[in-house]
Amino acid sequence: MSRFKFSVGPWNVHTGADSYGPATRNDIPFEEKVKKFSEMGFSAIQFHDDDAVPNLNDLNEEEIRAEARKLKELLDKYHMAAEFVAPRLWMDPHTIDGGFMSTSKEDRDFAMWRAKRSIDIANELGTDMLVIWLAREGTLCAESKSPVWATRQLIEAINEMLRYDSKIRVVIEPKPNEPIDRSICGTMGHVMAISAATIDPSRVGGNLESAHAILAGLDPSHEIGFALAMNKLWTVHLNDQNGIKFDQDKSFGVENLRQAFNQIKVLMENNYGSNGEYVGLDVKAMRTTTDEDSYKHLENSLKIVKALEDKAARFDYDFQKKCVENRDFEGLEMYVMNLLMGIE
Ligand code: XLS
Ligand code: MG
Repeated sequence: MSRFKFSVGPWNVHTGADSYGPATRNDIPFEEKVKKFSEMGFSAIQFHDDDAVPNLNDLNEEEIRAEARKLKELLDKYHMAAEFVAPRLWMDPHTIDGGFMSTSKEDRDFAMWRAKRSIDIANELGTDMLVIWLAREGTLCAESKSPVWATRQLIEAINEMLRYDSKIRVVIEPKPNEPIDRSICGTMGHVMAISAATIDPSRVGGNLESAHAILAGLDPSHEIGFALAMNKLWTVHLNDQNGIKFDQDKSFGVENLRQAFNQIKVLMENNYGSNGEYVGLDVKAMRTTTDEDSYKHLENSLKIVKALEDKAARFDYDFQKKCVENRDFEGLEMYVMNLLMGIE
């Protein structure tokens, strides 16, 4: 049992294709994924706009809403909620140079059209959360655009989303690089600053993904803590990452168990979830994984979260207090290692 509600995206069960090679597993139909997610104990699905409404570029606004309503019926059938909708602004030929801060006005307009359609879809699916993962928002060539202009473009784009819908909450998922070279909004600190600069900071928050924090050279539990201190941690994407290299989206906790423990601990200490927040997993299966094991990385991540919840629930705060009073941080550190290793 867990104290958390979990969410997952359909892209987390995938064929294994990467930049260097083709698929290694068969595609699984969307409805089958939803059914399996529900059996596994997930209570919500995360969506990109085109996960929810495939080929939406070819549809008009009313057709997009109608497709979203059909999806809502399917979700209801499996008692699944939609956690958020995120415009996919990195695949389309219009977003080669980014979305909201593209150097082309036509492409910026396209990005805003997709953001507004994502808000429409979110409304039909019964969620007030729009996640923006700023995949290509930054520079490929440092001199191609001014970082001042680009930052202001992002703020103005978010303002337009806030004006378009008076209820929508915009949740920024920061990442320092990849696929872009230099990102404009790389960490939770950037998210907070952008939020404060918008017309309604109360509706702009953050989504911390563990791997993205690690790519920025930061400890995800501190990024989580920072956003919690500002009351702006509105969702999380738990996963893991082996150092500063390409984005790996490994199963939660498999690279750095202590860091994973501290993410769960800080979430629990601050009652994360009490306002309806989900623990989202954004994990990918290895390329070698077989069809039969297509969901194993998700099962493993859920098991690790739950096991770490048990560890965090047993954390001896009296002992910690004594160690802190005596400045016995060596003792405290060994206590944590023993707790994680099961040596008591
Ligand atoms: C990046 C994800 C991405 C976002 C949502 O981390 O894979 O899809 O979480 O857009
Ligand atoms: Mg993510």
